[in-house]
Amino acid sequence: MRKHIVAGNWKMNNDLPQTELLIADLLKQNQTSDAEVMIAPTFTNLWQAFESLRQESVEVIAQNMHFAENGAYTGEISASMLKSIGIKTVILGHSERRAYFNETDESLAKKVDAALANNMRTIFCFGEELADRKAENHESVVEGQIKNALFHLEADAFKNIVLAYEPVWAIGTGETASPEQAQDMHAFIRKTLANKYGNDVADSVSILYGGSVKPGNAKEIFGKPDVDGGLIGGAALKAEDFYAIVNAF
Ligand code: G2H
Repeated sequence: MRKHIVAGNWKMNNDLPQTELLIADLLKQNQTSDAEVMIAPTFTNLWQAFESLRQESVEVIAQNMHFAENGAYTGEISASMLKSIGIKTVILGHSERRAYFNETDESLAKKVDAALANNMRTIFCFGEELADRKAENHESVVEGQIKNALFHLEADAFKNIVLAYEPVWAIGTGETASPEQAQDMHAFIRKTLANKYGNDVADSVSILYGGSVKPGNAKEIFGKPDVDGGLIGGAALKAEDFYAIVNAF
């Protein structure tokens, strides 16, 4: 059985008092599903969030990190720094990082390597743009993103990789891929993995869907056989909405 995962990507939202308030609200919610629950606050609030949730079943994860261990990279944060405050999982390759911070498949491959070298789990994000989908290139774009950043890895590394398919045209736009579009792409991703690493690896990797997941559409999307959870942006900023999604399994 693959793990069900629901991860809240808070992006650049919530200062420290807001983070404390939202965590207090999250702790009032009831979980009725078997999903692993994660939240990714901004760097400045990671430690406080980690401390507040230390005894709870919500994992605090990072939104990004640099590939180097340390050095002259002003403004950056390394895997070992994250690890030193207890963070064990990092989101890499989010489309906003690719679009606004020039992240490429090549730099992401190095970040994935750095996370793995530090024994951290990666939620690796990728997805096509609207023009790719209109031109019916979405599968080849996604295949390229996965191959370029991940296919240098040994099969064993996939124990620490979660994939997150996020069609760029569905992020923060209110547009959602239909459950069928999500399923088709997730099945294609699994087939791409199976072709390279075999069915055992392909069947064991959790593939999350991200892009305007809400309480109203989560059940249908999560009901698809190759959708193992979600990476949630806007709807993760309200505790009730987030847990309605967590409990949609
Ligand atoms: C996609 C998603 C979270 P939203 O970026 O990663 O955001 O749910 O707001 O579309």
